[in-house]
Amino acid sequence: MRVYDSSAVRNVAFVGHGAAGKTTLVDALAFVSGSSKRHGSIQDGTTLTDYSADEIERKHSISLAVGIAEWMDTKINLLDAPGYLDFLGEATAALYSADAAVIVLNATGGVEVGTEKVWEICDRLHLPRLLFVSQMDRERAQFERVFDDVKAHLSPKVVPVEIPVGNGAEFHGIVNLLTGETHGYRKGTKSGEYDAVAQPEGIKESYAKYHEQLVEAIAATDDELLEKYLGGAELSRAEIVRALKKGVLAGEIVPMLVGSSILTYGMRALLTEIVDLLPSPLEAPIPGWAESSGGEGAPLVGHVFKTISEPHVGDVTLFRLYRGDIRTGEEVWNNEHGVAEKLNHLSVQQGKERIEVPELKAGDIGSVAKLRDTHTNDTFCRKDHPVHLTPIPYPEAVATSGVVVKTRGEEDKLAAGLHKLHEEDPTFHFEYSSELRQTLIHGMGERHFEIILGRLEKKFGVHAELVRPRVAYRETLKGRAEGQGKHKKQSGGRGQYGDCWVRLAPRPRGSGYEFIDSIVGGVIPNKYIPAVDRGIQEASERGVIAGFPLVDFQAECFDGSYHDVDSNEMSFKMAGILAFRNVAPKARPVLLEPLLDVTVWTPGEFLGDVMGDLSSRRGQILGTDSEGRLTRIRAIVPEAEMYKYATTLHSVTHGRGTFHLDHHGYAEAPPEVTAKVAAEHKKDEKAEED
Ligand SMILES: Nc1nc2c(ncn2[C@@H]2O[C@H](COP(=O)(O)OP(=O)(O)OP(=O)(O)O)[C@@H](O)[C@H]2O)c(=O)[nH]1
Ligand SMILES: [Mg+2]
Repeated sequence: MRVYDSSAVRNVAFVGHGAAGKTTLVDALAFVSGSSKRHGSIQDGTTLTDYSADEIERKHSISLAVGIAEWMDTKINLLDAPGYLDFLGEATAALYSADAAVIVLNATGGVEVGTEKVWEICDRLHLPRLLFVSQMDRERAQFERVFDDVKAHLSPKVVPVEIPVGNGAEFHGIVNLLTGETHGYRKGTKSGEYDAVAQPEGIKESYAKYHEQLVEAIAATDDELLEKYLGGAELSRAEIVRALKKGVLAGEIVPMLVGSSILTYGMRALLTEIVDLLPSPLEAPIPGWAESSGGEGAPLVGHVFKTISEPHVGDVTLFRLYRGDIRTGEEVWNNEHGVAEKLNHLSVQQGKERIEVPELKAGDIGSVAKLRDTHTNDTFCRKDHPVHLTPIPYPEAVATSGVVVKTRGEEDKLAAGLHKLHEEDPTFHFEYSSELRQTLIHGMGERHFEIILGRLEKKFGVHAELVRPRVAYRETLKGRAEGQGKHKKQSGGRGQYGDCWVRLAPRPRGSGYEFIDSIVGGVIPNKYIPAVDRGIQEASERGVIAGFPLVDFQAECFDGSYHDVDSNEMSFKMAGILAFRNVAPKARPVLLEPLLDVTVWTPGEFLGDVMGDLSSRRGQILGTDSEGRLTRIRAIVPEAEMYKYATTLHSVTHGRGTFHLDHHGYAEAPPEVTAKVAAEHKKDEKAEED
């Protein structure tokens, strides 16, 4: 592949709701441009960018992947992002690494929650964008309805620059509103060939309406043009395109195009508009997040936005250059890890295929395999001009699950595999909780976890399954009690003797443990008293109701006895343990359950259902208020009740709701919860004994 100058590169993220048709579109664009040899399909598992076994099997995208379409002496880097919100991190990475976006809409649907999410990110990044209404050949496809939906729910700045001739099965042509030309398609042509035909009679009226709309929108972005237009003069095509591009770059206009990727209708026009209307890296300012973090003036700034671990190859690093050119075999400095990395076999990605290139110019996107110490979100620079870019703010993990291996002995492999998967996917985290004796994973939802388990098995040979995460309950005391702990053993030789009297009492929540030494007259020698304290603390770690740490209490040692020969520290520690076990059950122990501060954002129409669901989870609603178009609900809910909340909220709000969790603290659990947790603990203990 030839080397493209910065001005001849377009970095475009294809984003939108799940199943909108992004992957099929990217495949068709690469094919119609001639850069990819095959016109693939989702059904056959042959698309350019859904090439992993998981994607082929599930028939939807999971990972961000890059393809290329060379068109009009320009190289278009096509970043195909998955639409499902479980993989929003991938779409985020695509948008942060592109200079523009094509938002894909399904002609039978319209604006959906995934569309709104990526639109918000585009807004945040001030990304110029095009809208593409795909799947126009499908039954029930309706261009006008999609456009109305877009105006009402996405943005009034969207203006069609093309309209279809016919909807659904009738769809067979596209009218360009800038040129007035109509492209008529013949069924069965392979790569978007068309004939220039006369504008069909039936379309004239809507053409006039949309044409006027478009020209007015364009004229409004430029005073001179507006004057000319209002003065009744015709605007030339060159003038219109120039002004339109300006409007697109400024975010004033979002052109809407239309087509069918399966039939390849409209692909050539879209390629042309991408080249004509979207910015090259030179025209796109270095994004604020990249520039403000020290990149200014540096000779080289690159950012790693994706790591793919490929069978037989190892890690493949995808990166975007912001400043500076690089040549194959050259060394760059990875500032985050403080290592020099040699870029051997510098390449560009055409789907899974890596095509070697001698050089990449500033602004381009490339890939390189087998780097030693480079991970997603790292920066490439020169050693004498170190740069650290702000990492891409991936969406926060909202779901938690426990995970266990199916085969004993695979625990170490599990941890190693999870670590590797985290490096590949920054929206995925894991930890081992020694208190709960459980590995916990955090991610975007169940679909995400399913993929993680699949990868664990395929790549690391670890067979694991999801389990309910254990809850870190606590215990405490509500009453006072006192009693003895006496440890005495006489078995030949030297014996063991420790004896203490202890009073236990509650302390305020969160104030911890306190030991009071009230021994007088040396009934327990000073040197053994710390051992009593340690024994009590050790015993309290395992509670008295359900094996959870007993917290916030006071232990006062006020009496005891000792033996000149047989007493030692061990014996007094045992006495402390026995005293705790004897007294704590009499001091009204209770179970404490962890609570979460829950914040939910939902469209008002689902408010009742969301609150109802929170109440059914023993939640206490603190209040609601409005935040933009959404209603915010604040509640306190026991952690044990929040398992799989992501899935429930998704279905209750049709995917529109989001939420955030914070630790709130502990509160006494109701008796039925206590009984259940205690019973589970008994069962566990019995299982461990067996
Ligand atoms: N009839 C018709 N079907 C299409 C067209 N484009 C895509 N499809 C079908 O729509 C489904 C979804 O297409 P994809 O390309 O996987 O959509 P996507 O937006 O990449 O989906 P995710 O990656 O999962 O978000 C597949 O079954 C495609 O075959 C089209 O132009 N016409
Ligand atoms: Mg896809």
